Amino acid sequence: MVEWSDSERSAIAGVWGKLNVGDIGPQALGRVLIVYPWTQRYFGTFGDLSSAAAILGNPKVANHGKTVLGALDKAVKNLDDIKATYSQLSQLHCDKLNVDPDNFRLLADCLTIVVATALGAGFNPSIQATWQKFLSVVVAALSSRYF
Ligand code: HEG
Repeated sequence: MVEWSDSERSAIAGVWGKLNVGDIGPQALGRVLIVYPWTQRYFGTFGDLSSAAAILGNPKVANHGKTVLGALDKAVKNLDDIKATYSQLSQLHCDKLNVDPDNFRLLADCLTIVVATALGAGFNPSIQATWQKFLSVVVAALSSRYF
C-alpha cells in the first residue's frame, strides 16, 4: 500500500495544476513514438508517422496524447486507490490492445522530460522525486492485470 505524505500530495497537485493537458499529452506521446519507434506498431490506424515532424503534426497522435494524459487526472484525484482506479484500463491494454507493459515506463519517462521542460526550475529534484513516485504507481497499476 503506497503512502503519501501531505507534502507529496501537494507536490503532485501542484505539478498537475500547472500542466496543460492539450499541450503536454501530445508532446509526451509524440516523444514516445519518435524516441522508441517500435511503439508505432500499436498505432497502425493513426496515419502518417514517418518522421518526427509527421508525428508531431499528426492530429490523431495529438488527440490520443490528450486522452492518455487526461486519464492521469483520475490517478491524481484517487491517489490512495490508483490500482482500482485503473483496473479496467489495465485490462483493456493487456487483453484487448496487447500493449507490452514496458511501454508504460517509456511513456512515463517521456512525460517526465516534457513536464521538466514545461516547468523549468520549478521542477526541482524533490518535486521530480515525488512526481516519479506518482508515475511509478500509475505504471504499476496499469501493469497489474499482466501479472
Ligand atoms: Mg493507452 C487507449 C490511457 C499508455 C496504447 N490508453 C487508451 C485509452 C486511455 C489510455 C484512457 C482510451 C481507452 C478507451 O477507449 O476506453 N494509455 C493510457 C495511460 C497510459 C497509456 C494512462 C500511461 C500512462 N497506451 C499507453 C502506451 C501505449 C498505449 C504506452 C503503447 C505504446 N492506448 C494505446 C492504444 C489505445 C489506447 C493503442 C487504443 C487507441 C485507439 O485505437 O484509439
